[in-house]
Amino acid sequence: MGRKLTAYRMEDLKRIERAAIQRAESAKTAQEIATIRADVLGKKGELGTVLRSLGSLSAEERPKVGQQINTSKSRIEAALEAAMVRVEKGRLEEELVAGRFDVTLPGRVVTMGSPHPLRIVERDVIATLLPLGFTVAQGPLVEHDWYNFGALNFPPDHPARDQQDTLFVSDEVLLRTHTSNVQVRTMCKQKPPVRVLAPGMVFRRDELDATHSPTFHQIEGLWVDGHTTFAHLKGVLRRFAENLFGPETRVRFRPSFFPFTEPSTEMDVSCVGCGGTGGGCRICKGTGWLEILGAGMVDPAVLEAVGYDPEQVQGFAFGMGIERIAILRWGVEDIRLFYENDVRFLRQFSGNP
Ligand code: 2NL
Repeated sequence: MGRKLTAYRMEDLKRIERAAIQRAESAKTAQEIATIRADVLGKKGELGTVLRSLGSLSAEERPKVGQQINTSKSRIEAALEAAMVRVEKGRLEEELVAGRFDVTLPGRVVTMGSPHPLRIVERDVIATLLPLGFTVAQGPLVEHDWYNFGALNFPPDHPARDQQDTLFVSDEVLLRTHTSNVQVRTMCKQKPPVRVLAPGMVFRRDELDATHSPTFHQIEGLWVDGHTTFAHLKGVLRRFAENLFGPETRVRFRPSFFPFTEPSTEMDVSCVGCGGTGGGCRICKGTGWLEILGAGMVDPAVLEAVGYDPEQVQGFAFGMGIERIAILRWGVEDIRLFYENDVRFLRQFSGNP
């Protein structure tokens, strides 16, 4: 009788094992496999039922059935593990076929940007002057008349103050016509010595055409100290021209006029196109020289306006148009190209000489 019961149990186990392995082999998802595991190996699973029935067997028969339980358990576990590997592999393949990881597709092109040509010139001008001790400052584009004209010795009837030439927001507020407002603000805040560069956008009441624009860019410099002379102005600006246009560059200074400087001058550099020989050169129109910037000794009236004592400090200042330098450097024929953001134009400037 005991032997017979053992034989039944052994048969049960084989049946459970076969059924479980068959289910594992036909399982299609990880979820299905988990269900089989719970049904067969779980706490209240099929093998557990046999295990709990061991008590009804004789002491000699018990180990035999116990061993078979363990054997079946490991076989079922191996079958479930194999099923898991198969299902996971199939899932990956499906994902690949679905195209999520199509390694044969061409890569995405990452196009390299480049700085705007006006930024390149601004950066280069600043870079040649930083070693001389200048710092860079910024200020408002919409400005009070006093910072743009009043402090800079513009007489009340100066043509630049006319509605025809300047864009006014109200009686006393305007769009700045130069970046000098930044230096005026710097001097009002700070005691001498002052060495400051003011790059930025400026505005004039002009129609847009190939050579004019109502917004353009400027960079101005100001140097104020205890005994600053016209010789310092010439030395700094000559060094600046050599750094920016190359060591062979020659400079010349011609007399000029600005309300805010006295004396005033314009600096020319030997032509970047013909090297100064002139004759038939389109860039300098045969003169051998290019006008690059305006400059001068800061008018004592300007120093007084910002609270400096002209008996104690003097200074020089200079200003140049960024567009003009970019046009000369690359031979750009229409100023509008700088503002249209056509990548076919912009792509041509790498920022390297
Ligand atoms: C030009 C000429 C110039 C200045 C700008 C300046 C600023 C202060 C005081 C005195 Cl706060 N001067 N700036 C001086 C001379 C010339 O610019 O042709 N710009 C495009």
